[in-house]
Amino acid sequence: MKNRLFKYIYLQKFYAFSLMLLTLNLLIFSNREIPAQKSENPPVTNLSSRSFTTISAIPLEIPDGDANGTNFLFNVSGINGIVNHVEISFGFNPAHTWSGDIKAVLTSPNNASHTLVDRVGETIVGGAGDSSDLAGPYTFSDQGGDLWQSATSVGSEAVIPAGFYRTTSGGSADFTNMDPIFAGHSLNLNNNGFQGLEAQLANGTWRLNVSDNGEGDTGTVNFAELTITYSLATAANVSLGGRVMTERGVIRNATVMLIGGNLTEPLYAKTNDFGAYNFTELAPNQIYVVSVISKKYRFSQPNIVMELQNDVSDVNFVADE
Ligand SMILES: [Ca+2]
Ligand SMILES: [Ca+2]
Repeated sequence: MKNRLFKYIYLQKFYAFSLMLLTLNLLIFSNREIPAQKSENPPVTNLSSRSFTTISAIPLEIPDGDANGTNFLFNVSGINGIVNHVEISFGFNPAHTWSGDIKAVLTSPNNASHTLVDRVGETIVGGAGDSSDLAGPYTFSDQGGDLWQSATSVGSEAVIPAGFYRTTSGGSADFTNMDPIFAGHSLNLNNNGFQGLEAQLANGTWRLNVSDNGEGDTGTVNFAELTITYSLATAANVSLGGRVMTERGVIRNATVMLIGGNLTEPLYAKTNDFGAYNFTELAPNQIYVVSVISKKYRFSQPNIVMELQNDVSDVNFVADE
């Protein structure tokens, strides 16, 4: 009976303690953004983006009626994950006075290419295309508007509004899809796109070729920027550990609980014969709460809140004597 009562009290204490931790957790995380998606299985994928402005000299007038066009280069570095999504922006100032002249193609360091736009409004070969103007900047991405529709809805002396647009290929207003190329986890590098580009292939020289394919109207590119979004599949690689001890010695077999970061449930560890515990494979740059749970010992500081940036091995708990 006594034992049962003890268990009951202990459980009550445990629940109260859990509730306190939950409250602490909620207090800490109430101001943080909830990720839109959560992976069912570890490692949790974190997305990062890097933007690169062109290293080519701008402003630069695009040669009139020259299909070779002009290359705007980007020195891409620091991509340490798998390419997930690519966005490319460029603009004209002075504006190009005939959008139907312009073709733009993006090429990655391993020569995968994607046409962004190819002569808006030109539905038959040799046609003049749309007479509206281009200023921008225009960002080509899978989330965006209809460039052909925008071109035909503004007048021949008017500028197509800046913003996000879908990509199209020559002769048609039909959208081409970058997402089936970019999304997913394939490491197949033979597809004609950027999907699953390995870091060493994403890092290097990308080029945006802009060509003017009809004589008479001209424009000057004054802005070009490439944004690469990539997943940090190997980000969960930081460890957190320490010891549980008294003033005089170590505490074996104590339970240490870890919550926070991108953990979906608490992690538990037991201290070893040296009083040491360790959690591995944690996502860095996140806030964690480490707690010691012991029936026998009392701790004046049983919870430690910290932002974990690198491996840490001295998160220690010292019991009151
Ligand atoms: Ca015009
Ligand atoms: Ca022209």
